[in-house]
Amino acid sequence: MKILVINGPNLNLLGIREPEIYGKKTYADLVDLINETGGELGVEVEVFQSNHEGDIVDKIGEAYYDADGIVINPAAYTHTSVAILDALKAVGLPAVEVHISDVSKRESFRQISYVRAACETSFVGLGLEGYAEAMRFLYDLLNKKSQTALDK
Ligand code: CA2
Repeated sequence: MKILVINGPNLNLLGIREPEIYGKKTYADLVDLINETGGELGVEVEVFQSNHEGDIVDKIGEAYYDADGIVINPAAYTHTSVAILDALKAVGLPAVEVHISDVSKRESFRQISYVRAACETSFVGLGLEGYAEAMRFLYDLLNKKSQTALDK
């Protein structure tokens, strides 16, 4: 089983500013947490970060051939990108949305999530731990799906 974790713009800068919103941990800490969680679950993990919408769309398209599920924090593109929504819908892989901060309690423009319509569920406001929760959720879901396919 392979889980692709996608991070959108500026998440590579985690830890350098706004610790009251995003915490003090860095992007490297986040990558470590994701890889550790993958190890605990016994799954292959790829972590991808880009500041460019088209690169994220391309990565989702490649995942069709290469991954079983997607964990995605599209960052600011959450609130703007129909292209990322369409890419997730096009590949049809199970996807889970993550936000480090509680976007529901922030500015009104952060209340809109285009990608949510293509995601199984969202983990919001749990800090970096939300990624681990999302990976566990996806792992359980993928196992259930393969069991259902075997039962047929
Ligand atoms: O809470 C989240 O995970 C967000 O997806 C983070 C995005 C924001 O645009 C979304 O509304 C919610 C921002 C990502 C990184 O922003 C930084 C800001 C300051 C310092 C470092 C990173």
